[in-house]
Amino acid sequence: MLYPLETATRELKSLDGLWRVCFDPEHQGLRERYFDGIPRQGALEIAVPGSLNEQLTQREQYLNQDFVWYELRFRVPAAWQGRRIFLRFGAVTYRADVFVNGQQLASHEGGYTPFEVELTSVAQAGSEQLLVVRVDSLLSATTVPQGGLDPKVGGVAAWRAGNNPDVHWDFFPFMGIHRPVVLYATGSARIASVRLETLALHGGEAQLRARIGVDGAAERVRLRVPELKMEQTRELAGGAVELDFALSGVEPWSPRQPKLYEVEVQLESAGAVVDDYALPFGVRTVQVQGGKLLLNGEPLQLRGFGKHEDAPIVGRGLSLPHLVKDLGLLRWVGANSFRTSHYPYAEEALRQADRHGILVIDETAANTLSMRAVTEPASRAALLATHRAQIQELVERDANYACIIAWSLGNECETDVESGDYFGELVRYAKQLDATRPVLFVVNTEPAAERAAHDFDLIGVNLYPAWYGDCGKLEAIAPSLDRALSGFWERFKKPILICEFGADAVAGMHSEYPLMWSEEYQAELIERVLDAAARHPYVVGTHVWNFADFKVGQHPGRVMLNHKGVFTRDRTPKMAAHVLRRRWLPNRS
Ligand code: GCB
Repeated sequence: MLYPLETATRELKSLDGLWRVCFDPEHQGLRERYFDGIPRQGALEIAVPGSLNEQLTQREQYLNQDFVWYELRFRVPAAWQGRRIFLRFGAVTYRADVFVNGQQLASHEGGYTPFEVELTSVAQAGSEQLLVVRVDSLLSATTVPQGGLDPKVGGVAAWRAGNNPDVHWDFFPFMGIHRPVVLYATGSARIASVRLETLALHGGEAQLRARIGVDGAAERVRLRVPELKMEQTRELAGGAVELDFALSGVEPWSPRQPKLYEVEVQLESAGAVVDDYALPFGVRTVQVQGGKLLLNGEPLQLRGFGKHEDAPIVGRGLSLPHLVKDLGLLRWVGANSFRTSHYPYAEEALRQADRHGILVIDETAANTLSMRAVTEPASRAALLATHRAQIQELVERDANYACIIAWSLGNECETDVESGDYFGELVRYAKQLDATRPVLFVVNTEPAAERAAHDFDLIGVNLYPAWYGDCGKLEAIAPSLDRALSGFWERFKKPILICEFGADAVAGMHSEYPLMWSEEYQAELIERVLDAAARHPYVVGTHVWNFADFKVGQHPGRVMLNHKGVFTRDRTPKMAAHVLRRRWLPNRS
């Protein structure tokens, strides 16, 4: 789905701001017709975008995963008379039912990808409209991610038993309208999708393919890359156009030189331009070859972090100041990459990464999927369908970003139990959607027990030596890592990306020798893992867990936050950040 942009033919109006909300613990909202306007009594104000949890002050509100109704009254600009009008949500977590003027127009499942609905026939230009959205974050064995699992099934479902809110994973299940809400107007026909692919790139000569989907009646599509003097037109056939074209004199996109070309798409009808769209596009190739990950044919070594979209009060909502700060800190510390652990991030972050040359592993929200919780064929099939839909929405949203060098279809799912061809099927599906990027799952299995990695292009592994085992024994790191890394390599012969390793450190806690939870221990553990990993030539990157401390559920294993950040939750560097900066900054590319 296209990122909303203002162009010569498109206009935007932001619906971000303070909305009204009311909670619905009895699930009476439909019966009481909240879609005709939520009750005045007890309604609160909430900032959109933003998670609702930390904005409010009551415990039940903070912990809520149940129905919350959002309401906004807005006007469609009078000048939009005669135009097509769309309402687009960047992300609503986890599920949304959208009502406009009392009419249900859309439902969407999946907390981190956009969806839109056409308002042309329901919302009159110039007049006031009533927008009501029912949001919930009720998770089950067949949602992605899962939640509310019975710990008795064992495996990952038994992790963090008693965690409150009831999820078995290690971050807070923030809910709400997390990303911008936009109203936009187009002409009677519009460019609905644009997909650009770099098929080959050698010495400045590139071969590309464009696929453009059109919604409405038009005749032809014009594609231009003005900077490289490329222009082509094609007649529309069945609402779509596919065209291959060559570019000469291309400066490839890379972290050192994140060159983006403006690709312009115009839709024409009766000799006039009825819609136009422009996207910044980086031309580059990514390949896995032997034990290497190659960008434009050159081996890559990833240095960076697993992150979270997480900040005080804002929760998981889009916060542009945090985007700016985090990018600055990634550069300050000398990192070149991050993973969107454990869900797709806001497109604003990807557009920023594209502009600034930060490499991204783009992950779905399939975190810690329990295969043991879906042993019935019907529930297994339902989970697979949800997971597939989320992969499709992710690839459709993000495939044009040069910064994305691989798709991670999930993190720490049960890839070591019998699950038919669940993971292989999804890897093949992702490759069918996008043949130009490597695909992986991030695993936390023993090499001998891993059942799915034969299907991956590279293997993401999470390793916690001297933290979850061998407590306090930093000297156990090298042998433990050597065993795991050579085990994966010997068995699968695929490049390995260490996606997580680290230690909690409570900022300000020190000790004269490295003790767990101190800043000294975290810093030394990180150094030792980096040293050990560097001895394995098929390790193509190391991502520290985590960039910053982040909010988790209530559980005896955590003090409010996961403290594995090398920055605090408010982005102050711990000792480990300085250690990384000394190692990484000189190599920054
Ligand atoms: C993991 C998970 C991550 C946790 C981390 C930890 O393996 O992938 O979500 O936060 O470990 O700190 O335990």
